[in-house]
Amino acid sequence: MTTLIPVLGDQLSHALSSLAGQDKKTCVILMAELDEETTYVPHHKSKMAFILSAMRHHAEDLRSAGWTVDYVKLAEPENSGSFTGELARAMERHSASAICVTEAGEWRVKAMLDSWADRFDVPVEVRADDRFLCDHAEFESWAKDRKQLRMEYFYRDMRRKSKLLMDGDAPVGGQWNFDAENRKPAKRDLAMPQPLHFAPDDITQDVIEMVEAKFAINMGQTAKFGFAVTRADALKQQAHFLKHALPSFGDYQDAMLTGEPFLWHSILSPYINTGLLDPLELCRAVEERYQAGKVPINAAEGFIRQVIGWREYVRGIYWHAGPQYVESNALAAERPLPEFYWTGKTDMHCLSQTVDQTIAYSYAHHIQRLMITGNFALLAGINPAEVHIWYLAVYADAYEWVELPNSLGMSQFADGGMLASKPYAASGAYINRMSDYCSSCRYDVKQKTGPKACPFNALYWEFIARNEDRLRKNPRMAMPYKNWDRMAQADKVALRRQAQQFLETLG
Ligand code: FAD
Ligand code: DLZ
Ligand code: SF4
Repeated sequence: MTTLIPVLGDQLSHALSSLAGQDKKTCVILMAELDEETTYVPHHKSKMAFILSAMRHHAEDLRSAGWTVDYVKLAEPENSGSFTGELARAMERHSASAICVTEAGEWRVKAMLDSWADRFDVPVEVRADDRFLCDHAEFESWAKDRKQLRMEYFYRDMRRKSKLLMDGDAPVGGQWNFDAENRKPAKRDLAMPQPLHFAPDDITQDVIEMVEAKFAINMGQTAKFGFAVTRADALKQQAHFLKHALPSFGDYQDAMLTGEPFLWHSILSPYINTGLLDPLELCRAVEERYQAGKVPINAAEGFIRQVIGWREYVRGIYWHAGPQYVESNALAAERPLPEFYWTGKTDMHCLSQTVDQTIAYSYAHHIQRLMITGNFALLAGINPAEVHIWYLAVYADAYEWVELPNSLGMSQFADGGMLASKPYAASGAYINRMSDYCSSCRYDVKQKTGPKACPFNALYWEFIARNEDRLRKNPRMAMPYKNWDRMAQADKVALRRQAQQFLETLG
C-alpha cells in the first residue's frame, strides 16, 4: 500500500497539507522538473534556476526528514514532460494504491489534477492549500452579494481573523490603514539596506548551467543570481529584512531610485510563493518587531496589509473570477508589447531602469511594476494578454494566481474594475515626484509636447480621451475629466497628435 504524493514546484513547505498525518513509511513523494512547466511562458532564466534549485534542495530536506522522495530531473530521457505523465510513470514504479495532493495554485494545473481521478484507477485525495488565511469558500461568502469588491474591507476581516495588530476589536494605533504616511520619495543614503546575496552552491550551479544551455534565448542574466534556495537561507533573508529594512519599509514603499533595485523592500515574495517561508509566521514576526518598539506602526501595518490584505485578496479574486478572467480586455487595448520590455533598450530612463534590473535580478518592486512598466502599457493601450505573459515570465515570484489579478486587474484595468476602483494611470509628474529617474532622462518631464517632451504626459491625456466612454462615469475619474474638459481644444489636439506620433514609433 503506497500513497504517492506529488509535490509541485510552488509547494515547497514541510507543513504542506498533503503531507500532514501521512505515514512516511508507506508514502513516496514525487517531484518532477517538467518541460510543460518550464515552457508555458518564456520564464526568466533566474526564475527557473531559483525554482528548480529550490525544488532540488527541498527534496534533500524532505529526505533528511525521513521521507522517500522520487525526484525526476528535466534532462532524464524518459521524462514525459507533464505532471500527469510523470504521475503515470511513478504509479507503475511504486505500484501506488492512492494519490494525495495539495490543490493546484492555478486553473491550468487544477484542470490536470481534476483529471487524475478518471485517469488513474486509485483514490485521489486533493487537499485544500492551508498556507492561506482565507480559503475559497470564505472568500466566496465574503464576495457574495457585494456590489463592489474592495481590498480594504476584506483586509479588515483578515486583521480580525488573524488578530494581527489588533487591540480587542479595534486596530492597533486607532486606524486600519496608515498608507497616507507611506508615500515619501527616498534620498540616496550610504546606509541603505541591501538584501543578502546567497552565492550559488553546487546544486544551484548545476541548475544554472542547465538553464543557460537549454533556455539560452530566454530573458535574463544568471550572473547576479543570489536568491536563497533553502528555507534556512530564506529565513536569514527574512531576519535581515526585519532588522534592517522593515523600519523604513512604510516610509519609502512607493519610492524609486536610479541604480537601487531593492530599496527597503523585503525581497521575500519568491520564498513566500514557493512555500519556503510561511506568510503568517512572517507577519507575526513583523508584529513582534512593532510590539518590541523596533519599527513604527506605518511600517508594520503597511507590510502586514501587503501580505494578509493584498496577497490574500488577489488570490480570492483569481479563483472568484474564473478561468476566463485571463481573456478580459475591458479597455479594448490591442497594441503589441514593445520589444524594449524584453531588452530594456529605450531612452525612457524610468523604463530602462526597471527593465534592466528585471533582466539582471528577475525582480522589480511593486511601484516599478505598477507605475512604470504597468502604467506605460496601460497608457499606450498594450494588449493585456501580452502584458500578463510578460509579468508571468519575468519575475521570480510570478505564478498566475498572484500575477494575473495584479497585472490584468490592478495595473491594466482590463477587468473593468473588479479588483481596483480606478485605473492606475499617471503622467510623468507622478514618476518625477516618486523617483530621481527624470533627472537623467533624455526627455523633459515638464514638457507635454515637442521632441523633448516626456512621452508619459501626452500618453496620459490620450488615455483619458481614448477611454472617455468607458471611464468618465467613474466617480474616481472625475478630476482628470474635469481637467480635460477645461483644456483648450488646440491643446487637446496637440497632445493627442504628440501621443499618436510617439505610438507610431513603437511599431
Ligand atoms: P514587499 O514590497 O517587501 O512586500 C511584502 C510582501 O507583500 C511581498 O513579498 C508579497 O508577498 C506581498 N505583496 C505586496 N504587494 C502585493 C500584491 N499586490 N499582490 C500580492 N502580494 C503582494 N507579486 C507576486 O508575488 N507575484 C507576482 O507575480 C506579482 N506580479 C505583479 C504584477 C504587477 C503588474 C504588479 C503591480 C504587482 C505584482 N505583484 C506580484 C505584487 C508585488 O509587486 C510583489 O509582491 C512585490 O513587488 C514583491 O517584492 P517584495 O517581496 O520585495 O515585496
Ligand atoms: C514555475 C515552475 C517551473 C519553471 N518549473 C517547474 C517544474 O519543473 N516542476 C514543477 O513541479 N513546478 C515548476 N514550476 C512551478 C509550477 O508551474 C507551479 O507549481 C504550478 O504553476 C502550480 O501552481
Ligand atoms: Fe520616465 Fe518621462 Fe521621467 Fe523620462 S522624463 S524618466 S520618460 S517619466
